Order: sequence, then C-alpha cells, then structure tokens
Amino acid sequence: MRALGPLALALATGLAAAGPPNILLILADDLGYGDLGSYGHPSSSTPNLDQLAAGGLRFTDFYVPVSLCTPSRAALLTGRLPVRTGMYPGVLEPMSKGGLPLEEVTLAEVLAARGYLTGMAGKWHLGVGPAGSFLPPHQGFHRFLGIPYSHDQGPCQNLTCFPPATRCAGLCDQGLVPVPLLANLSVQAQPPWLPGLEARYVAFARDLMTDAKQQGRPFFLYYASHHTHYPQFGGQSFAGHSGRGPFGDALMELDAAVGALMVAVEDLGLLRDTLVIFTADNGPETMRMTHGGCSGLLRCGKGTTYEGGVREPAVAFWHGHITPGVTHELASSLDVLPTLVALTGAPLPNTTLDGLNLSPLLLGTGKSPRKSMAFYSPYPDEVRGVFAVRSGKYKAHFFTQGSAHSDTTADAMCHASSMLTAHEPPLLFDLSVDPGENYDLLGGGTKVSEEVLQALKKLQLLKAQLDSAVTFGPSQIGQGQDPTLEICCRVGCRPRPDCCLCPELHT
Ligand code: CSN
Ligand code: MG
Repeated sequence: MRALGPLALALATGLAAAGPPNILLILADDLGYGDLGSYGHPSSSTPNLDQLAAGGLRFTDFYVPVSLCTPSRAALLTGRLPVRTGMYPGVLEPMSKGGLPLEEVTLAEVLAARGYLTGMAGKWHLGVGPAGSFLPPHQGFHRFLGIPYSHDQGPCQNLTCFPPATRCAGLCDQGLVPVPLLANLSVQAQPPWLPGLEARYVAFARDLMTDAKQQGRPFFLYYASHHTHYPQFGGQSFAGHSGRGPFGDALMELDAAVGALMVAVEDLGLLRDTLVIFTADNGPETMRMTHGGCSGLLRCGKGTTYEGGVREPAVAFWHGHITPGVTHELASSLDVLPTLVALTGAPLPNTTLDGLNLSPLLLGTGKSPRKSMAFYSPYPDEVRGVFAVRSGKYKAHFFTQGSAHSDTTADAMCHASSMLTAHEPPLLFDLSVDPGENYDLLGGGTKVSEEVLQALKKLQLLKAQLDSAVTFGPSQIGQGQDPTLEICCRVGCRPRPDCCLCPELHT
C-alpha cells in the first residue's frame, strides 16, 4: 500500500483549506485498561471521556512500550523506544542529573516548527537538570504550567484533602523538597495545594487555545494530568462525590477537566479543527489497593510487561474527520508523533523512529501499519533485550518479572516477589481468546498446532531482529543524583530541603 504524503493527505482530508488541526493530547497517569466507564468499569463516573469515546475512535489494543512513567512519556513525545533515548532504568527523581536528551526531537518541537503555539499543563517527568535545562520550555513548549515529576516525589502531608485546613493522611517521599508548581521556569508555589491544581491547568489550557486562535495559529496542548496517580486528590466538587472512593473522585475530576477542555474548544468554534487524543502512561498501581486503578480483565499492572501494565485505554476524536467506532487494530503511543507529523505536515525528525503513521486508520482510509509491538522492562539490559513481543493476536513473554507497583493483586506473578525469570520456550498467549494471559499455549496439556508453532517462530524472529537492531542509548536516569538540582523557591536558603517552602494562602 502506498502511503499518502502530507500534502496528498491534507488535500484528501480537506486540510489544505482549513490548515493543520489543533492537537489536544490528554494523558492520564497510572490509569488502567478497566478504569473508564467506556472500558467496562461498573462504578466509575467518566461521562465526558465516555462521550469522547462514543464520538471518536476507541482503541481496544493500544500499547505503551514500557509500563512506567518516565519511559512511557518519553516514547509518547519522541516516537522512539525509551531504551534508545536513555530513559532507563526506572523513573527520574527530583535530584536526577539526567533527562530526556535535548537532541531528541519532541512532538512539541516538530509542531512548533509547523507554526503551532505549543503548551503543556501537568506532569512532565522527563527531567529537570542544571538550571532547569531539561524542562518543557527547552523541549519545544512555548508555555508550561506544571509539576516537573510525580506529586508523590516530595512530602505530601496535608496537600491532598479538602477543605484546605484539614489534616489529611499520606506522607509520600520525605527528605525531598516539596513539589514545585512551575510556570515556565519559575516557581509559582512550592508546594501547590493539590485540590486546586486541575482548575489551574484547565484555565491555562483555555488561555492557550484562546491566544492561538487570536494569533491565527493552530495550538498543540499536551495536557498531562496528575490524575489518577497516588496519592489521590480532588477539588471540592469531586472529593467524596464519585461513588468509587478517592480513586474515583480523582478520575471524576480528570473527566470533568476533559469536559471543560471540550467546552473551551467548542466555545472557540474549533471543534471541527481539533484532533483530541486521550490515553495514559502505564497501567494501574495496584499496590495502592482501592486507591489505585484497575486493569479490568487484563493481567497485572504498572511495572510489568503483562497486558495490564502496557495496554491502555485510548481514544482519537476529531469531529467530522474521524468516524466514531471501535478498532481492534494494533496501535501504540509510539505512533502518536509519526501520525501527527503526517496529519499536520510537520517535519519528520531525522532519526530512527519506532512509531508508525496511523493516519489511514484514523481517517478510515486503511488499516494500522502496526503488526507487532515490543515491550521492555523498566529495568532493561542489552543482554536480555525485549521482554515480550506481540504479533497479530499472539504474544510471547521471553522474560517476566513482577513489580512492587503491581503488588496485592490476586495473582502472585504480578508481585515484586516474582523474580526475573527467563522463559525458554517463551510463555505464549493467544490474546484474541485469552486477553488475561491465563493459558500458556506451550504449557502442556493441549497439542500445539502448526499455526501456534509458526507464531512462536515468528515471535522469536521478531525478538532476535529487535535485539540486534535496537541500540541502547546511554542511560540518562543512571547518571546519578545531585541534591543541589532540586528546585527551590527560596534560592540559597538553609537548611535544605525543608526551607524550600513557599506554600499558598487559602483565604
Ligand atoms: S510514575 O510513579 O512516575 O508514575 O511511574 O511516582 O518507579 O520508583 C514511580 N518508581 C515514584 C512513580 C517512583 C513515582 C516510581
Ligand atoms: Mg505513571
């Protein structure tokens, strides 16, 4: 099949007249495959996300390559496997020296080059660095309002509950500076009061859209909510209101933010000119029990290469351009950059991309070009290489390892106590009949068919090809830590980290 070039595509979809679409990329944190009403959760309150799903293309087989925040976000913004960009092992810390290398080309950089006004609200987690050199303003975002990492990567007592003076539970990470809220490179509050955060992000988003329209430019908004990462929080209208406890309240606030963003788009008359993409960075953190998410019928969650870690809810909504429906085609967060490059005519980065152009699937002119998907451990190494590979309906696990993030599930294979194990032959599952990865096709008991043997060979070949083709970039997260890199609202104060406190007044 011949791929349409950006110009042909623009003509075919009527973009030549209208100009490239606005892009609203919404990312949830630690949200599982089973958490949204539209993905089957019985007690979540997600009417706005469900409406987006009903009016857009809802993916059933959308994957992230690594089920942890920093690597997953790097993949989304670069279209490249996190092992290539050095986004391993684990996640960046507030004192980390490293970050997403500045020579990596981000979605914001390619869209800015295409004339977009670019902005980001929310959680970054791709590095701070000396003088904030890895922060969003240095990675293509004209505007930034957000926290540079997870909101549990600092002390969180009394930050999460409503009303403001209430003493609330939760400690999070002690011995670090309180989490800073940054406006571009300067500290707005340290820490910000979390139940007021989502409303600030929505206001920032509204301003960005309004200003872009006024300037006659398209906007790219990366809206990376802290919801539904632990510890859960929500504003006055949400805390205690969802019917699904604190997790449901946080999710309900995220859902309301999505609704408010869509109202803003409509109010500006931009509904037909705005492509909205919603997904999440990794599966649920089940170690939080009822305060964590739910992977539904999938196995395990965050930190693992089982389906519950890497398969995510995903919706692409574009009024008048994307036909509402459900797709079972394979897709990945890696594909977002190449797809948006194709849809907008932005310049393709001059580097090896792991993502593919899904625009034919979105526009209903073809199938997904993605036929396979590789999954890496958050703690990868070049000797073991890819942990699991999916091709078509089959998935092989060459290595498995549990994760503390996936503790407390009924299945002990998910837990931290489940050690790194090599599987030769691999565990092999047919996801079309066994999405929960319960029945190993090579596990004995049933005769192995010729089709299954062919699938096994193919998956083994894919792994070998990937492992020889994918060169690991130097680890950025492994570069160590330096306490002086922690952001502090009171420059030069002592004793750190406790003096770095510029809380907000609640009147
Ligand atoms: S994550 O969650 O940033 O969403 O992946 O907040 O793996 O050590 C993960 N970790 C703090 C976290 C630490 C987080 C880790
Ligand atoms: Mg996360």
